[in-house]
Amino acid sequence: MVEAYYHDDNDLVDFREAHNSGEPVTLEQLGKLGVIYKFLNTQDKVDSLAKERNYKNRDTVNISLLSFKNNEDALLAKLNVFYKEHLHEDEEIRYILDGDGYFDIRDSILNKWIRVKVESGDLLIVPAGIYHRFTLTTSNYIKAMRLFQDEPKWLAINKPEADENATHKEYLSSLLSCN
Ligand code: KMT
Ligand code: NI
Repeated sequence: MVEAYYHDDNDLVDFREAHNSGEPVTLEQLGKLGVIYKFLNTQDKVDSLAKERNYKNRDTVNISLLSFKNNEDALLAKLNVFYKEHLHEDEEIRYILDGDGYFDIRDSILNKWIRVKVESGDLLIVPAGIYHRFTLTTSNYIKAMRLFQDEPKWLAINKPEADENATHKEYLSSLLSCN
């Protein structure tokens, strides 16, 4: 079962550590923020979901020390980019093939980080305009499929500029209308 909890916000500790505040978060709470979690144990199931939601593109990323030719600084530089609070203008799916990682999802109602630990078979549908960030765990390895509705777009819009982003504002108003 996927693990989700509020982040302890202790920035003195490496972000790849668990940072578990001890306060769990349910899938229902994630759902209220527009984040859908599924466990899909076959690629076929992922393909059907992609078809249902009209996703036309995908790629696979491998993030590990090895993928950075054992250059720890290069890996860390990449992780620092992923760990910046950002959003994307399209809904995007992440499907974990191997290894593990943490997706931190901004709970914009309570203004807190929710940490979701993802492993092989976990799938997250991340709505357009939601603030999030990503890191590896201390295992330093993940293989994930990124699914895009249209062209593979990997553009991240960082906070604080993204506060003014139209997609972000739409996302926030969608939260208000269903809570
Ligand atoms: C994101 O949106 O920040 C990511 O998806 C990070 C890398 S995918 C495992
Ligand atoms: Ni992102």
